[in-house]
Amino acid sequence: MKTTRRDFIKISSIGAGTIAVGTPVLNFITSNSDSQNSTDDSTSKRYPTYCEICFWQCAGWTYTNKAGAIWKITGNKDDLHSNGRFCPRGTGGVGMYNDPDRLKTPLIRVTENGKQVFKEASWEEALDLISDKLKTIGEKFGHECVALFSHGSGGKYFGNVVKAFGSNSISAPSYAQCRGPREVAFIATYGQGIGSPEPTDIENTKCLVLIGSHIGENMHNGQVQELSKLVDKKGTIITVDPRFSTVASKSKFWLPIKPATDIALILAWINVIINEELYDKKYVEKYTYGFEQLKAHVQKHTPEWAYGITTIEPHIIRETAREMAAASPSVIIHPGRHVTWYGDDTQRLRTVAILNAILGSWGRRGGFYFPEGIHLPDMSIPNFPKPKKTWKDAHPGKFVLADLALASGICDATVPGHDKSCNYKAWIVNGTNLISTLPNQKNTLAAIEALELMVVIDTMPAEITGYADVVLPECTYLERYDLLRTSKHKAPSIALRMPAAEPKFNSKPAWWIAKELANRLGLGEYFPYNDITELLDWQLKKVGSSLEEMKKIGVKKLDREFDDMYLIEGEEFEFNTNTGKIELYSTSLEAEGFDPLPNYTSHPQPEQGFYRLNYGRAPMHTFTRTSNNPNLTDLMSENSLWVNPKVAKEWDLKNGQKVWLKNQDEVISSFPIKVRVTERIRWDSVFMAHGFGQKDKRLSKAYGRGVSDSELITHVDYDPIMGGTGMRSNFVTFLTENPHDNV
Ligand SMILES: Nc1nc2c(c(=O)[nH]1)N[C@H]1C(S)=C(S)[C@@H](COP(=O)(O)OP(=O)(O)OC[C@H]3O[C@@H](n4cnc5c(=O)[nH]c(N)nc54)[C@H](O)[C@@H]3O)O[C@H]1N2
Ligand SMILES: Nc1nc2c(c(=O)[nH]1)N[C@H]1C(S)=C(S)[C@@H](COP(=O)(O)OP(=O)(O)OC[C@H]3O[C@@H](n4cnc5c(=O)[nH]c(N)nc54)[C@H](O)[C@@H]3O)O[C@H]1N2
Ligand code: SF4
Ligand SMILES: [Mo]
Repeated sequence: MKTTRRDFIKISSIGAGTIAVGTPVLNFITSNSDSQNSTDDSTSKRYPTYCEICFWQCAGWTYTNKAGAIWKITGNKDDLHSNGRFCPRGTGGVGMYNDPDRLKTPLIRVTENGKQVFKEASWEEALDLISDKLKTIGEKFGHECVALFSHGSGGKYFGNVVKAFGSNSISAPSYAQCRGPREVAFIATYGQGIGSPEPTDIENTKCLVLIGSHIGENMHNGQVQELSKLVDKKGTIITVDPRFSTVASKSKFWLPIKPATDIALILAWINVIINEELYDKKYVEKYTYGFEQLKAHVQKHTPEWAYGITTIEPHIIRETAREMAAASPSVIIHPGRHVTWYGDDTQRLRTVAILNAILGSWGRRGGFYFPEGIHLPDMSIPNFPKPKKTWKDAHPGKFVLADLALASGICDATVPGHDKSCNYKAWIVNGTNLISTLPNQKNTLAAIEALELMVVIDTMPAEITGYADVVLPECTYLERYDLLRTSKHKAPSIALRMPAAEPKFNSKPAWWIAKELANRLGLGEYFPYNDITELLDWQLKKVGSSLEEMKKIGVKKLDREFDDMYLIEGEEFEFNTNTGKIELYSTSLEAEGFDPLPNYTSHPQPEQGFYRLNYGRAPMHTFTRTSNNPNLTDLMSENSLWVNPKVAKEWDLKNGQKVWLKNQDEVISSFPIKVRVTERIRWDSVFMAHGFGQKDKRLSKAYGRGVSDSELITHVDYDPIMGGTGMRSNFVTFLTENPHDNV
């Protein structure tokens, strides 16, 4: 095997050592609310936290036992994200703390006897090395050649370091691999993005339309709770999904659409609603721009036209359109979250935004509400230097409407030959397992190979750490303070995260790591506190609270400043768009040379013997971050492959049989996956949960369990508008014999 400058280090350091779908996923609301669960252990103490197992950031309580060990996590009943209840993953956060495979001490890549290995290091040694290397790289290649990839709480601290150092290439996979197209489409239409948590007023809606968004398996807590209440109230749910998801089984209508054709369906819905005059006339007249153009544009997009493309029958398209209109304005066409599918995603989300607009749901009860958050002051720090180049310079004239940096864009710009004048030379990677997160692993590895330095800050020996020059172990969220949570909701609130126990092993919180690094780089002024608790207390006192108070209550709910959750009948309202109106016809897209009104474009379909690789969330896991969690692997230890019975018959596949997968580019899965024969998936696709098939042996519970969808996503459809990476046009076939036997 060829060794590279940065071989993947699989071994540990030298010197040291399904949940069945249809089970009541929607009813996860167990008895884990703090009010119900007062502990019988009188010596038990509780500490406020907000969860980091996914990015819904539910606030809750961490309990320790007599010995001071963490044993339980529950919801905080004053918290709007959780309403006092955690989802099973959040409860399973204890497993993250207890995981014996955790990273234990800093690691530095060294070559010994011609072999690359990790050497255990002290924090001093590791941080000195990083700062020396960064200084050299800055001098040699320019300070803007350093990039940060981050997902989660630590991003703010490392972002501070990178900006102070002179780069603004700061990216998160939650944009170009997740919700970026949605934000850009809603900004183009309403002058405002969606954000997180989504301001969907599900608790008051009469009709919820889910297009490839499977709330219930997508376990975003507050949304699942509202959805399950909607099910109980017999509210209308319309689910458009090629797969019979959990929520499809609770829906009045399930539209098993042919994958990649949603734009056609939505244009036909708009056609019906306009031509049958079912739209909200007053609202459209008062608030929107370009209705006549839209009306003319959709004339050709009849249900009959859409039927030929989507396989959804015209009468169903009409019936569901009327159902939505009957509920208007208390109707939500959900904008989804992971929306990077086929490369025309911003335009698909534009159709969603437009459909909501003509039904008058934006700013309406039962539609989308206007959220409010609290703004906390920041301690004063010097201005950041202005970078000579930004990530956009690496992509001249492209993705102009992206409002955040693209993780994939920075990765592509790191691969040699891309743009010699702006190649990245150092990556700081915090809380994102880029090998599984970015599509086209070959490209990611080529980028990593070209780096002078890659630092990875993680809690686990995730696959990305195997390629790092320096690995820094962060303690888990249960063992640290972090910045206050201030996300917007129906009412503003503040939530505190504080440690419930000392960091295990030689791990440290990200704020400390970043501050120490800044000190070594001569950038200490950008961290104007000795301990993060000073900052938190200072911020809290500015808004009439204190750290002491927050330690007792965990969550502080505040009143809205104005009574403006919904538009008031007849209210004048200026939208933050070029025209001041909701732009059905987008002037900003037009100015950049894109279609001002969305069009359907067709996408490749699988060839004979191949099936579209569909993937999504599993209720008990979050990506790869939980795939080794002992509590959660007990609930689901590997993924399975959903195969339609017709296909199973053709290939003679049996339930539980292990198969390997080969994609259109001849990439073969490293491990096998168990077949699950089910009518719940169309015959042209297969489905698996994302996050499995981990290749790092240090993950003793996750290694080799199931197949990684990421490995098979070699084809990417870039969204020309904002650079999102469409990942759903990959096709796989089955290999029933072990293809790796002779290798
Ligand atoms: N193939 C494929 N790719 C996808 C997706 C998909 O479904 N399929 N989904 C996309 C979407 S929607 C998103 S949002 C992204 C998610 O992308 P990521 O956030 O990169 O997802 P994870 O695989 O969970 O990687 C998280 C890493 O953070 C580490 N970690 C967990 N907690 C902490 C902590 O407290 N501190 C630190 N420093 N590290 C921590 C974990 O050990 C893990 O290595 O992936 C995108 N990419
Ligand atoms: N349990 C759990 N919950 C999570 C997460 C997690 O990791 N675990 N991650 C969170 C994050 S960051 C995100 S972004 C969200 C993602 O959650 P969602 O936005 O709900 O997205 P996915 O999980 O990717 O699910 C995609 C759905 O789209 C369907 N689909 C596939 N192709 C098509 C198509 O062409 N048309 C239509 N209409 N549907 C299609 C799939 O069958 C699947 O049901 O989940 C969040 N919630
Ligand atoms: S939805 Fe679950 S995993 Fe996500 S933050 Fe809330 S409790 Fe944690
Ligand atoms: Mo996401």
